[in-house]
This record gives sequence, C-alpha cells and structure tokens, in this order.
Amino acid sequence: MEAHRTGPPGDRINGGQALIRALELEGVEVIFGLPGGAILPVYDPIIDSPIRHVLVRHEQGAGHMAEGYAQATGRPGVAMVTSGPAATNIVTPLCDAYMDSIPMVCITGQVATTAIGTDAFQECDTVGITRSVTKHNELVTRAEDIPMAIRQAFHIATTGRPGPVLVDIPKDTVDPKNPGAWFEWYWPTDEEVAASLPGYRPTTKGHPKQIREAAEMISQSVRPVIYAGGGILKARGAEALRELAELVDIHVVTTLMARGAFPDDHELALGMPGMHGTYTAVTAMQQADLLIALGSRFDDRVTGKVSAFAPDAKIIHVDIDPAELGKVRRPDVPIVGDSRQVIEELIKSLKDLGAPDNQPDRSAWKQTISGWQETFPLTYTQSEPGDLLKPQYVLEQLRDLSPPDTILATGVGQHQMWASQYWNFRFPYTWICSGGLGTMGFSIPAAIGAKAGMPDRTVWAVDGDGCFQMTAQELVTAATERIPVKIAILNNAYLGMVRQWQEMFYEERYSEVYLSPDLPDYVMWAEAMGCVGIRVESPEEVAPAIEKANSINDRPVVLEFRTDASEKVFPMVPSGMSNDDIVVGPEQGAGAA
Ligand SMILES: Cc1ncc(C[n+]2csc(CCOP(=O)(O)OP(=O)(O)O)c2C)c(N)n1
Ligand SMILES: [Mg+2]
Repeated sequence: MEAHRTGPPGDRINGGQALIRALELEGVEVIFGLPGGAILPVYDPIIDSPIRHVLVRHEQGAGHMAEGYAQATGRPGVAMVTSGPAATNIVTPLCDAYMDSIPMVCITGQVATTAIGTDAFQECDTVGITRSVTKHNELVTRAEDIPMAIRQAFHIATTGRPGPVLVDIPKDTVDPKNPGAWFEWYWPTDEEVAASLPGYRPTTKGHPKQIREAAEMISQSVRPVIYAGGGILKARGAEALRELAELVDIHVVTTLMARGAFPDDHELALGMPGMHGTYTAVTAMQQADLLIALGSRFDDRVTGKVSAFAPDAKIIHVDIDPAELGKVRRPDVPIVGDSRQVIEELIKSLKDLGAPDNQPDRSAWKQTISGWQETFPLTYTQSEPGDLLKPQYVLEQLRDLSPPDTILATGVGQHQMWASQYWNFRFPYTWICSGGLGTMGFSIPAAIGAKAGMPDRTVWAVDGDGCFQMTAQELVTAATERIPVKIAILNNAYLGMVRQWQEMFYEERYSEVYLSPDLPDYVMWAEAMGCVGIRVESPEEVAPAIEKANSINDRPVVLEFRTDASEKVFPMVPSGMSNDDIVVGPEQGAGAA
C-alpha cells in the first residue's frame, strides 16, 4: 500500500500509539470503554492523549453510551473493550446500532496473532460472532495496517446507511515490546481510503427520472401522507422535510425512530404511527392513496399485518439502502439516495410542476383527518386521591417542566411508548431510544453518552423498573465522571409491557412479570451510586420533584415514580392484526374503533 506520510521522517510508532493517534485524527473526543489483558497496550497511550476516556462498569454500557453519543451529536460514537467476555458483552449494543443505523466504531482487543485459534485465555471469534450485527468488521493482523483500518471504519460507519463497524486488534500488533509492532507512521488520504474499498460506493443522489415521477404522483394524489423514518435524521434532513411538507401541504407521521424530525406542534404533524401510534397517524396511513416513505423501512411495528397495510396506497420509497426497497412492500416509485438530497431535488421538481399551486383539492381528506384528531386524541383518566400515579401524568409534567430542547432517552416497554406519545418533540436529535432491537437497559447508558456529547443540554432518561435493573450500574460511571443525567423510573412493579400482553391476550394469566415496588429500594440504590434519589408517590409531589431534579447539575438524579400497574398503552394494534383493527382506550369505548 502506498502510504501518505504525515509524521516527520523516521516517526516510528507502535500499534497502540498508532491506534490512539488515529482516533485523535478522526476527531474523536470521547471513548467509552473498559480495559483488560488483550487491550492493555492500547490503554497506556490513552494517558497521554487529549481524548477523554469514560470508564464504564459493564461493556454493554460502553456500547449504548457510544450509541447515545452518536444519536445526540450526529458524530460516530466510539467504544473500546478487551477480548473474549468483553467482546461478547458488547454484542447487544452492536446489534442495536445495526438495527437502528447508528454510526459507531468499536475497538476490541484480541489474543496475539500467534495464539488465535488455540482457545487461548479470553479468546473468542469476535469477527465471526459480530459479523451479522456490524456493517463491517475486520481483524487487523499487522500493526502498520491500523491507521488504514481505523480510517476505513470511520468512513464506513458514517457514510451511506450508517452503522456499527468493529476493528479487532490482536495484542501483539499493539505491544511495544514486540519489535514487529513498530512501524513508520503514515495517515492514509481520503483517496487512498476510497481506493481501498472498491466495492463500497453508496448512492446518495436520487435518479432524476424517478424523482420527477414521484413529483407527478404527489401532484395527483388526494389522500397523501408523508411517512418519515429515522433516515431523515441520519441525513440531517429535518429542515428539508418541513419545507417539502409545507410546500405541498401534506401531513407527516414520524416513526419511533423519527420522533423530532418534524415538530409535533406543527399543524401537519400526525405523531407516531404503528402498534402504539396515534389513531390518526395509523388510520391516515391506512386510508391514504399515496405514502411518501422517506428513510423509513416498513417495519412490522408500523405496518401491522403487511397484506392489509394501506391497501389503496401507491408507494414512493426513498432510502439510501437499496436493500430496503421492496423488502416488505413493493414501491411504485423506488428512489435510492440520501433522503435529504432526494427531498431537495423533489422540492425543485414539484416547483417545476407548479407547486404549491398545482396541488389538487384535498379539503375532504383534511377534514377527515381533523375529525379523527378530535374524536381520538391521546387520553387517560387522572388517578383518584390516594391511588398510584398515572404514568401519562408524570410524563406530561416532565415534558412541561423541562427545557424544550431536553434530550430524552428511554428504555423499552410501556414507559417508552408513553414517552414517545406524550412528549412534545420540537427539535431533531432530542429523542434517543432503541427501536429495532428493543433493548431493555438502553436508556441509562444512552443518556450518559448523550450528555457526554451535549454537556450543556438537559438529558432525561425515562426508564422502567425492569429496565433500570439491567444497566443501573452505569450511574456509578455517571457519578464518577460527573455526567449529571436525570432518570425518571416509572415504577409499576412489573415488566409492564409483558403484563399488558398477558392481560389482553392470555386471559390475565400473569406469568413471571411481577417485580415488587419496594425491592430493590430505588432511592437507597441511587444514593449508593452517588446520585440524588427521590421517591414520588402522589400527584402534588410530581412537579416539585421534577423541578428539584432539573435544578441539580453536579450529580445524577434518580426520581422514582410509583405508577399504576393496571394502566395500559393505547391505542394498540394487536400483534399480527391489521391496522384497521386498532384498539383505543376505555375512555374512547375500549375496543376496535
Ligand atoms: C433485553 C430484553 N429482554 C426482554 C425484553 C422483553 N420485554 C419488552 S418490554 C419488557 C418489560 C419492561 O419492563 P419495565 O422496564 O419495567 O417497563 P414497563 O413496560 O413496565 O414500562 C420486556 C421484558 C426486551 N425488550 N429486552
Ligand atoms: Mg415496569
């Protein structure tokens, strides 16, 4: 390989130093990690590096922190762990990042090249194990290949459809005592990186003919809906999306991964579609004559029963990943490209056709939509004095008492769905949740990663009691590293989402879902981890506790809200059913609407 030399002549460096220097040159400001035998030589040069290292308590935490950092900042998150059990501990975050297209670079230590394949201590086939949950992974076998491997990793993680990339580094390639680990420093140029990946050329610009067809189709539709997915955020396309929606005056649904990509307080916003989406978002998609899918992937949680999904709708599907087009639903107009760039071209094309003046009369459709909005808003019944708190009330208070640009992370379960429903998203990159994989335990480390990347913003994690027990130890990391995140546990004493399914679909036969409200004692646990812990049991205590938490900025805060376990998430499209069978809550007639 012809190398571009940037160091002084004779700038000899070992693999460990090269790895850290490469991360510095990639602009990395923080690494989330935990050392061990195989990665030890790389931890030594960290002492001399300006890069901040956040020492986690479990490698899963490092991975989710890197994801949270990436989702909040738009920059790739970096995690570094040792071999064997550490590498397997980070498989869940890799899979999570893969499913949600999150740019992340994971460095793992590996046993020495000479020991690979001998069942050496803490050896596992990291590249084999992680192959199906990474966009790309690679075992580096020579120290001098490290700079290129790191440049490729960042390039692949951040371009095209973003995703996690893993670089596995055997100990001898970074060990300063190994003469073979020393080489003359070089830093590959962009051209060299591109040339080293001949098969990798993501298409970003949509095909002009397809874009023109899409513009024509939009200009003829009378019941259109924009179906905006997480790809809009990845493409930094929120502004373009708004311009498009306003130009043609078409309503927008934002999927779980796209919350914040379009402001909830906009008159064209319909909120979240899918299994727990708003009645209007679900039904508008279902009855549309055109779905304009932008960076969304027709996930089963959105479509419900695929054969019954949006039966009359033509489909325009824009995605940077050609594999998404036609994967679930055949598009009438498929467009491969970066969603922001495609939207910008689509806007031009629509204007060429005469937009906004050439749009057909859609007043009947608009009236239908506002009728649904009036009849089926999100709703719940406030608790009686002395009863447990309603989770929706807690979320409304948290929303109204926190700064509008608060970053909100969640775990997985009922609390996640209520958070997505009841929050009022006004800005992109304020919502961080595990969508595709649905990883319990995501919120605390993800919130820490987000706060590390955005220290001036208020960062709340809304968590379930079950989720909290999976990754709470990372609050020790947050307290030690002075990363003052705020956690709201909705303690319903249950694995609530599973309980809801058992109540509704297993005749109230509750199997292994009860957790207890008091064990553990969340306040004592929070205090033991160096956080402020506050228990909240009645509605009058909710606002003062949130205000107190928002005023504490020198350590993490945990608020434990005692919530009503019988509360269920509505609307709901039962799994495997058609979106036409959407079930609304008891306040709206409890049953199929
Ligand atoms: C790692 C993992 N294990 C199991 C599940 C299945 N699951 C989904 S939601 C849920 C319950 C979550 O309980 P809790 O955190 O208390 O949230 P709640 O639903 O009560 O708000 C479970 C077990 C999962 N999503 N992730
Ligand atoms: Mg719970």
